[in-house]
Formats: sequence, C-alpha cells, structure tokens
Amino acid sequence: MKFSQSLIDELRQAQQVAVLTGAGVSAESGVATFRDALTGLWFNFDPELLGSAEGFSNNPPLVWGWYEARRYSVLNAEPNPAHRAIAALAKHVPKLTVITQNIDDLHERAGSERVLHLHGSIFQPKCSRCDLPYASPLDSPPEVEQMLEPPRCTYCGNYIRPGVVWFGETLPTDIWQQSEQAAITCQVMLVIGTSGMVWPAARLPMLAHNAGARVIQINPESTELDDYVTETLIGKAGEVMPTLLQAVFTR
Ligand code: BJW
Ligand code: ZN
Repeated sequence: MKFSQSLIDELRQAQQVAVLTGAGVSAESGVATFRDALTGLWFNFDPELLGSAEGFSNNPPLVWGWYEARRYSVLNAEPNPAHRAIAALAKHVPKLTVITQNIDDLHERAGSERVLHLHGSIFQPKCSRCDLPYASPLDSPPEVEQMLEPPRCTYCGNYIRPGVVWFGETLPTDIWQQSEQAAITCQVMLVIGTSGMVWPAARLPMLAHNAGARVIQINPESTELDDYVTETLIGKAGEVMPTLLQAVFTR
C-alpha cells in the first residue's frame, strides 16, 4: 500500500495523535462486529432485546447468557497486528490517546497502556440497581449463548449486569471528557474499524476534523464518517496499520 508524503510527514511530526477504534479493529481477532452483514451481532440478534437496560430487565438470563458467551469469545481471542501496531505507535508519538468503543481488552493485551473505554468493559460487571462493581470472580463463561441466571449484588441483592454502556445510557463522564479533549487537540486522528453510526462516539472524528486535524480512516468499507475524514485507507486494520507504521517510522 502506498501512502501520500503529506500523510507520512504529518504523522511523523505530530505531537498529539488520537486513535479511535471500533469493533472492526478486533474483527481479525475473531471478535464479531455489530453491523457487518451476516457476521455482525446486530445482524443475528436484536439490539432492542440485548443492548438495552429495558431488554435486560425484561429477560436478565437471556442478556446475561449472551454477554457471557461474548466474554468467552474475547477471553479466547488474541490481539492482532492492528492492536500491536497501535501499541507500538506510543513509542513514536509524544502523546498518544487510544479511545475505543470496544468492551474487549485486546488493546491492553497488545501493550497499550491507558485506553479510554467509551462503552465500558465486559470484564467489569456491576449491579443493575446500585451500580456497585461486582467483586466476586465470575464462573467460566459458556462457549455459546444460553440462558444464564446472573449473579446477585452482595450489597442490595439485585441482578448483576454487564458493565457496558447500552443505548440510552450516558457514557462515563470523565472518559468522554478526556476523549473530547484528545479529539480537539490532536494533529492526527486515526479512525479504525468503526461504522460511525453510534453517538456520541461518532462526534469525535467530527470534532478533530473541525479543529483542523488530519483524520485518517482505516476501513474496508465506506462509513457514516466519510465526509469528515481527510482520507480513507481502504483495507483491513490488521494489514493497513503495520504497513502504515513501517512506512512512517522506519527510515
Ligand atoms: C473493519 C474490519 C477490519 C470490519 N478492519 N475495519 C438518533 C440519532 C442520533 C443518535 C441517536 C438517535 N437515537 C438514539 C441515539 C443515541 C444512541 C445512538 O447513537 N443510536 C444510533 C444507533 C442511532 N446513542 C446512545 O444511546 C449512547 N448514549 C447516549 O447518547 O447518551 C445520551 C443520552 C442518554 C439518554 C437519552 C438521550 C441521550 C450510548 C451508545 C451505546 C452503544 N452501545 C453499544 C453496545 C456496547 C456493549 C456491547 O458491546 O454489547 O456499543 S452498541 C454497539 O455499537 C457497541 C459499539 O461500541 C458501537 C459502535 O459500533 P462499531 O464499533 O462502529 O461497530 P460496527 O459493527 O457498527 O462497525 C464495524 C466497522 O468495522 C464497519 O465499518 C466495518 O466495515 C469495519 N470492519 N472488519 C477494519 N478487519
Ligand atoms: Zn446492588
């Protein structure tokens, strides 16, 4: 893949770089995306049922069982070359902020140190009523989705829920503020593997674009963000990212 000289120069000289990732960055690790045809989770499951607090309260074992099978998938996945290239970027850029919509821990396992998780973590369940983090170890998750009774909160006795942000819920304020700050102060933003369909995460590339940053999208498909990016590097993150890193930082 050939990159323009201005892209290489701007990335090489950038003092602050922000990376925004979505489900596509983990696709090559075998973690399902949401909206891709046939393989996307929302293609096969109903987001109203599984991705909302209302869905959880209507049927806690259905939702808990689905998330436990997804925890199995993440536990059995390995970071891919895109996660590793993002982690390696930190060695070359004075200030790198990694912002992810993903609830997996693949950036951390690849070596990224401080990752802003906009939509929470599948490894931090909490009480559905009092929000207390669940401290007890969870049982081994099942490989495939099945009805599973969630554990109970040791404080108030209500069901424990996945520690993720569902539709209609607000993002963690401090994480959002840090992400916004990174978006408006970076010189380059890499937007990797997101459809840009979910708000407010989709606002971050727009903020960066409006503040004058070079916004580089890495995606095999076109997205809702096409109008806000300087260019799209068309391809899979696990192939484009290592090539980009090599082109920019190996002289
Ligand atoms: C590759 C690849 C490879 C494949 N390499 N790339 C109407 C208009 C505007 C907004 C709203 C609206 N109605 C409601 C809203 C707000 C709502 C929203 O955005 N809805 C839209 C769907 C319309 N947002 C919210 O509710 C948010 N909260 C909020 O706004 O609070 C304020 C508020 C509160 C109360 C009342 C009113 C306002 C919360 C959003 C929470 C999102 N939660 C989820 C689930 C998290 C837990 C879990 O994982 O189960 O987050 S939904 C799901 O989507 C998940 C993801 O993080 C998120 C984004 O998806 P992502 O990552 O972009 O994945 P895909 O599948 O969409 O795309 C994958 C991409 O990868 C594709 O482009 C592929 O091409 C690409 N790809 N292989 C590179 N190898
Ligand atoms: Zn509780």
